[in-house]
Amino acid sequence: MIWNDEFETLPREALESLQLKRLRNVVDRVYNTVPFYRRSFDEHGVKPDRIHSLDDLRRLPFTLKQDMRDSYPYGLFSVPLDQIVRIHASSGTTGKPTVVGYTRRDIDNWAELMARSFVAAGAHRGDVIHNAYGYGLFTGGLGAHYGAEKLGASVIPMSGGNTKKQILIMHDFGSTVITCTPSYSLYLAEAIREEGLDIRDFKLRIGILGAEPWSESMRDEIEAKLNIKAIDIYGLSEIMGPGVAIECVDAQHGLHIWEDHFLAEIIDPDSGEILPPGERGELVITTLTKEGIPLIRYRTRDITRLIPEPCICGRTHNRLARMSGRSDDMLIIRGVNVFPSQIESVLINIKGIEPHYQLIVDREGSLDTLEVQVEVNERTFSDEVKVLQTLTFRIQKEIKDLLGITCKVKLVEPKTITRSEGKAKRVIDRRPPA
Ligand code: DLL
Repeated sequence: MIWNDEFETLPREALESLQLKRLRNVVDRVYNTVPFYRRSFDEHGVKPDRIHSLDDLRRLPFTLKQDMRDSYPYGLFSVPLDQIVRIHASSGTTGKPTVVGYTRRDIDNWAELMARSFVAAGAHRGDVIHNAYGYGLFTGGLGAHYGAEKLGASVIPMSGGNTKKQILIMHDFGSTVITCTPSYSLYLAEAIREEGLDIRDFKLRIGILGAEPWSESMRDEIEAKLNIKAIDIYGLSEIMGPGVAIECVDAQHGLHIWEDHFLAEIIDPDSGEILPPGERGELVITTLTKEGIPLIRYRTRDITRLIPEPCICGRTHNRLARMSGRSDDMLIIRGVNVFPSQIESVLINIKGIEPHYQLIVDREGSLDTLEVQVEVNERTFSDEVKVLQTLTFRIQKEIKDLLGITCKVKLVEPKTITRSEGKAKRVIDRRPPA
């Protein structure tokens, strides 16, 4: 099923000509309405009328998260505040949040793209969508909510937290679709089991999971434990919120990025050079239709690659591979680049442990240290010390084989690693700043 046949299956040529028209329009608009862009284009010696082809996009400078911080709160808005009907913000690790504003048309487009996303994931009218993304400044809750209503499904605005009540409602209201972070979906599965309930007594069919990196093995685990199809959804508040890209249920391989609204490039995060199709690098997005806060060549810091081959589902919009993490999440441990998701993929394939883990990075003298704390399950926990030791060595060896670094592994008791209702916190970096 496809929500918007006309746009989702546009032949590439027509799609690209629509993109070019919209690109020229947005570049012109920001140049004339946002002083930051006028200054930055002028500094790069490029005027909006230099954009004759999609390829000319590379002439324009990047926009960074720092640029948004520098223009806090409304400096990058392209319309006066009286045209902004909604404000969201994402909390960064460094002080002030990043603020985004939506015009009425932005909200409509967002709902449209979320409705497309729901349908791509296999949801339809008649579904009961249990929305456990947080409502508030975070874009997850309201973004999914408006899309679910646009689709015509029955949406339950749960928001995050209060896991017992989530389970009661999910069971009694017959929720068929759950929207939340992948880590929270596993927490829910665990809590359902603990309540002595059987997942087969629930009507859940689909999980639309995102807002944090996860792995293919974690998908298998979620699908088995919740008896659902687990679909990866991507987005970021700077660009819109959830629904920038999503997997289709047909292929469950790669996330279609809605290219009539977003232009995607993949660059080398160090040099800023555009990479050939298929190579892994940093995702850069230009918004083509946004009015409130259009962004030109926004560096997302997310690492992925384009999958240019056509998809079996019939959608013509390119796919992005599952995000392997953020370039700023990448840990450099004794010179080796490590993404938490790589460690996750090792852990999740080992029997006897749970997919709840935390990485503690520290420094002893001049040497970086990595400790992997991972929960064992109840059965393993009651095993002999010898068994636990063997398990520790095995994890250590597999991480060493994959990444080439030696780490300390600490098996911890079941339920000791803090569960998150939103994004999981996987890394604690205690190293002093360089
Ligand atoms: O997390 C929006 C969202 C809500 C997406 C609900 C999906 C579902 P922010 O809080 O601004 O917005 O965080 C955006 O989260 O740059 C990625 O690093 C990460 N992220 C989001 N989705 C995925 C995903 C929302 N599917 C940041 N896989 C992004 C990996 C993801 N990382």
